[in-house]
Amino acid sequence: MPPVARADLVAVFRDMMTAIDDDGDGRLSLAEWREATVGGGSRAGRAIPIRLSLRGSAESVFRELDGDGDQVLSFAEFAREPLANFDCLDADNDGIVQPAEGEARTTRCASVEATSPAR
Ligand SMILES: [Ca+2]
Ligand SMILES: [Ca+2]
Repeated sequence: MPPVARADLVAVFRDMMTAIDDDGDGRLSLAEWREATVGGGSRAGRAIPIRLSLRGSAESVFRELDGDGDQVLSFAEFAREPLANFDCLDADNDGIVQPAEGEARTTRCASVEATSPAR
């Protein structure tokens, strides 16, 4: 595993969000989210992280991610979990996760992520 920069991770999620955001308003509505995560829509199979779609229905995951409950996902909400996980892995907070950091802390961070309440 090569070093991963936080900026690169942000860019990946921005691209992903742009691909899903049909009306281009910079937020994801439940309809846009469903089309991206549920089979059958024109966006089926798009770049939604697989683990999200495995965690429950598209709708329950959407609600979980929608921290402020306004029925749309901002970029911060959309990318909160992967970025939080990155920050957990980034032991020295330099914005880059080195292979050693990732390997040493994957287990710890996975459990942190699983038990931390949605904010
Ligand atoms: Ca939108
Ligand atoms: Ca929201």
